[in-house]
Order: sequence, then C-alpha cells, then structure tokens
Amino acid sequence: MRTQVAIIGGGPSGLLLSQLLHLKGIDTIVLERQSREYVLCRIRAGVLEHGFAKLMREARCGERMDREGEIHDGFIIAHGGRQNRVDLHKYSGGSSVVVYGQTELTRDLYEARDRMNGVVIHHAEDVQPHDLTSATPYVTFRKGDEVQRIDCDFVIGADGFHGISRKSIPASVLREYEKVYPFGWLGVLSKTKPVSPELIYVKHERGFALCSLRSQVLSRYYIQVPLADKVEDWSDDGFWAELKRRLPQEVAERLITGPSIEKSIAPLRSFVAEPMRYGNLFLAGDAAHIVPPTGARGLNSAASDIYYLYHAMLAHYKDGDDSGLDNYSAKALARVWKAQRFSWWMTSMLHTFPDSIPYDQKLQQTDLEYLFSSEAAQSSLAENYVGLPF
Ligand code: FAS
Ligand code: PHB
Repeated sequence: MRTQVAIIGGGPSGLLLSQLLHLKGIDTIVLERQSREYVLCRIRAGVLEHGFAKLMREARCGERMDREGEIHDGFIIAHGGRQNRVDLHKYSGGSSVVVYGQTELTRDLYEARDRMNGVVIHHAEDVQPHDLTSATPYVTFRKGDEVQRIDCDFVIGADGFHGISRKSIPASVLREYEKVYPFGWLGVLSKTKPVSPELIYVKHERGFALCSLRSQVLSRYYIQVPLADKVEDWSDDGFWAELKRRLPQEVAERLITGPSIEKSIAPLRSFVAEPMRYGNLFLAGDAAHIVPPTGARGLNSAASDIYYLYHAMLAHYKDGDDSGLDNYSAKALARVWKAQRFSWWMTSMLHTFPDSIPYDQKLQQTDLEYLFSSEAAQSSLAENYVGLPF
C-alpha cells in the first residue's frame, strides 16, 4: 500500500488530522491497534476549547457538537466554605468552551471518515515505523497472520502515551520531562441530572472533587484518591458518600446519585517529549504530552498540534513550502508548555498533597484569595481555560 501521510493511532488526534487532510485532497491511512468499539468505550475529556470546536467545524464534523454540546461561559470553584464563579466570557474577552464528551467527538470523527471512505485499519498489530530519516519512510503492521507495508511521505505518531511512535525516536535524540502526582482521579459516569448547570471544581481538605457533565441526563463526577486505590475499592455508595463530604452542603443536598455506568481511576502526570519531530515522523497529542486533567487541557493540547500539522502539510503539498514542517516541533511545544504550566498550576492549587506542609497550604489558600481579588488573575485563568491562540 502507498499513501502520502500514514497516521498511527485512531483516537481524536489521528482521526481529526486524517479528516482535515482528506478534505484538502491529501491521502492518509490511519492504523488503529484496537477495535472501533474499544476506542469508543473510553470515557475521557469533556471540555473543548473554542479552537478545538472551530477545527471540528472546519473538518465538517461539528454539526452534532453544535447541536448537542453546551456552551459554557463560566465555572465555579468551591473552597473554604465559599463558591466563586470564574466568568470565562467576561475575562476572556467574550470567549467560552463547549462541553461535549470526547467519546461523542471521536464517534463523529469516525462517522465522517466512513462518509468519505477514509481508510482506518483496526486491529493493526505490531505497528512499526521504518526509515524515518530517509525520504522514503514506511510503516509495517500485522493484520491477523499477514504482515503488511505502507509506503508514505510522512508518519504521524498519534498513538497516545503508550504508543510506539515516541519510542521510535532514538534515546540519544529524545528528551523527556515528567512529573508524577501522588494521587489519581476516580471518575464516575451516571445517567443522572447534573448537580449544577456549570462545572464545580472543589478544593477540600479531604481532597479535590469535580462536578461535570456530558448532557442534561448524563453526569460526570471525579474525586481525588490516593495512588494506591484500585477502582474495585470503591462501591458506588462509597463514591457518592465521599463526593458529598467534599461538596458544599447545599450542593451535596441536591446531588442526584445513581448507578455508575463507567467507573475508573486515572493517574495524574505531567509529561512532555521533545522534539516532536524526528526525520519524517511527527508526534501529536498524547504521544508527545500528557497533563493532569484539572485544567481540561489534555485533548485541547492535541488540537493545536493537529492545527499546526494540518497547515504544515498543506503548505508542503500545495506550495512546496516546508517551513511549517521545519518549525512544527518548536511551535507546538511552545503552546504545549503553556498548557503544562496551566494544568500544573490548577492541580497545585486545588488538590490536597499528602506531604504538604502548613506553609504550602497557606500558599494554596493565598492563590485562591488572590485569584478572586484580582481581575488580572481571573483574566489569566480565563484565557488559558478557553484556550490560548493557536
Ligand atoms: P489517544 O490515547 O486518545 O489515542 C491514541 C490511539 O492510538 C488509541 O486509540 C490507541 O488504541 C492507539 N494506539 C496506541 N498504540 C498504538 C499502536 N502501537 N499502534 C496502533 N495504534 C495504537 N483530557 C481532558 O482534557 N480531560 C479529561 O478529563 C481527560 N481524562 C482522561 C482520562 C484518561 C484515563 C486518559 C488516559 C486521558 C484523559 N484525558 C483527558 C486526556 C485525553 O483526552 C487525551 O488528551 C486524548 O485522548 C488525546 O488524544 P490522542 O492524542 O488521540 O490519544
Ligand atoms: C470532564 O468532564 O471529564 C472534565 C471536565 C473538566 C476537567 C476535567 C475533566 O478539568
């Protein structure tokens, strides 16, 4: 087989790039290790920056998002017995975010690939990129017992944190930066009416909590748990009781509980791999960077990678201009590190750290006092949360 751009990974990053390039007549093949059902079973991000929403519309995949997604102009931070609202619309100069689940967004992307007869190969085993520093790179993979080969111009590593792409960059070239947090998030999805029309981030001495949603009949809740916890340690009743202990009383009293239709624990880490290019391999999304979900930057950081790669590939194929490809890694990393900083800051301010000393706790309180006493501080939070410019 031959294609112009071979994409490893059929998650949102790989699918969005494939769809955008296809619309411009650039040929791609997506190689996905799992089945489509498996990919669509994952419950992950819930908040889209306006830039991501715009890219979905440009990819002709935004109709259901615009119909079923919710525009949110703000969110609440509950702390020290108070509930303060962050007015995103006011402090970001009129912008907002779209609350629409990554699962649905990925479903929309798959359906668009199908509509355009895009090539997405599932159950692609043992994917391996080759000759990345040559002008004729290729990718091999196994489908059943048969090993197949795809010759291409470029390979996109959109295969997430545990993928093969980043590992294909020689250790002598790759630099990795990582920070692991001493806790995780236990998340529950329930077919219940959300407790609040806007997200509530909770700082509590027992630990962080978050009230989010996917629709008016589907709620998403999280509580910070110790790293040693396993999901089987937590019954639904145990989860709801702990969430209520952390919520402001008037919120806890109106919380509608129900059976979990999904329950999982995600570890929290900050991670960046540099460079995001090696020869004709370009990393995008979680393959190159991971953030703690506190700032809702994970999926949104993938969006700017895809935006830069999309325009760089257009310039290469349409104008013979390789400046976008040559600048990709530096440009993507500049925005990635700003998302890293924001996610670290939100996580540091709102979580209970097991080894924190009283001085640290006073700093956390001061961070929140300063935030809600300063319009400049709220503008800084808002511009990061709605998404810095691409
Ligand atoms: P993905 O990991 O989504 O997709 C990579 C794809 O590549 C997968 O389908 C995988 O099966 C495939 N793959 C892997 N190795 C392969 C190989 N060798 N060959 C072929 N295919 C291969 N972000 C938020 O903003 N908010 C959240 O609340 C949030 N919660 C999260 C919870 C969890 C448990 C995780 C893991 C992430 C969460 N994220 C969250 C971040 C998440 O949304 C990612 O940013 C997003 O999935 C990134 O998309 P991709 O880059 O496409 O990577
Ligand atoms: C979610 O709805 O899954 C979500 C929302 C905001 C976050 C993290 C997760 O910061």
